[in-house]
Amino acid sequence: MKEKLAKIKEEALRQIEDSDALEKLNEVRVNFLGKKGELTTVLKSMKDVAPEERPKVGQMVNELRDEIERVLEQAKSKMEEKAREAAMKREVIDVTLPAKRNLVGHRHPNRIVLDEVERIFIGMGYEVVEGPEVEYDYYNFEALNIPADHPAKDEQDTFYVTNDILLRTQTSPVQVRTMEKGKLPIRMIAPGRVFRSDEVDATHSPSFHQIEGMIVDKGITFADLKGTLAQFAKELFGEKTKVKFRPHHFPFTEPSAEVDVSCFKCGGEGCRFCKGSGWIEILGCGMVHPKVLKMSGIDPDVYSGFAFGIGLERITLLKYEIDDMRLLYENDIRFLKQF
Ligand code: 2U9
Repeated sequence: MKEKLAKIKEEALRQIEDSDALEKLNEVRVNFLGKKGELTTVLKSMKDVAPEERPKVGQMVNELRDEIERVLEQAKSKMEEKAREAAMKREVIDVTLPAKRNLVGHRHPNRIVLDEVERIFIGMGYEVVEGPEVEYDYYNFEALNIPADHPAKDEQDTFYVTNDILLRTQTSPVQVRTMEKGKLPIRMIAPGRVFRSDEVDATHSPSFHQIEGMIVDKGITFADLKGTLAQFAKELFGEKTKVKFRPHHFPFTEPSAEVDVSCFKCGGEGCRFCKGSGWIEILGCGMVHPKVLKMSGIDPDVYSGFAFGIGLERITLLKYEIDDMRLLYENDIRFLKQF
């Protein structure tokens, strides 16, 4: 029996030594100490041992069981330690590496100005409304009292998709669609992208942005238009800003005007920025033409309104003293991160 136990011990220790994974160690445990394991089998065969020998043999079996347990445990700890060391090597962190810079995004200068313009008009009770960039000729021209032979309708100025579908040249169709819905009064601004078949240069692009505004209610007069735009100019360019209305002509408004603001660089004295005049043109406006109201189902004898149009890029260039519109479209991060 003693020899048998010595053999079992030798075999168990060899198998433990040869194990290179935790699963293998587990197999060894089952093989020797499990229910059907070799040592258990020995214990079961105690009945064949002489009664006086049994306590001694029993003790030897128990001692061997303890020893195999101990060596198994040791091997397991060693393996776990090795695995930990390998993981530490894999996951090494070099604390001397320079930190990665967190890149922070920037609002595009056009977006900054549009946010500000929207804030001002929302503060005066206006709603921001958007509409399609691909439009019917009717909404872009006809409903705005722009006749079929108007120069703006020339293919050289407008991108046509079909005979009666085009890329909108202004955001005015959004106002027409709003009027057609028939809910009055209307107090809205319509910001968005517009398209004109222009050559690219420092002040032109085939795609740019407008912010148009319109109010339609009973008893709206030119005085409301002047007061609203004067307040707008003060909020956008500073409290001291003055406005000047110059007569102009648009097919969709009557009377019409262009609006200048006193130069916010020199305060109106005259400088390089305002080309010595003291004034800077910022928008066009007028009272909505009665024909335009009528075509969209609004009675011009009961209702009146004013409208205005602002070129967003023009305001952005002025506000940030940028001398070339192309910079606004190139999205060069070195340019954008200055805002
Ligand atoms: C409706 C009725 C009237 C919109 C208006 C202007 C004057 C104007 C220009 C500004 C710079 C275009 O981008 S720009 O070149 N726009 O001067 N726009 S009044 O009038 C409307 C619009 C819709 C139904």
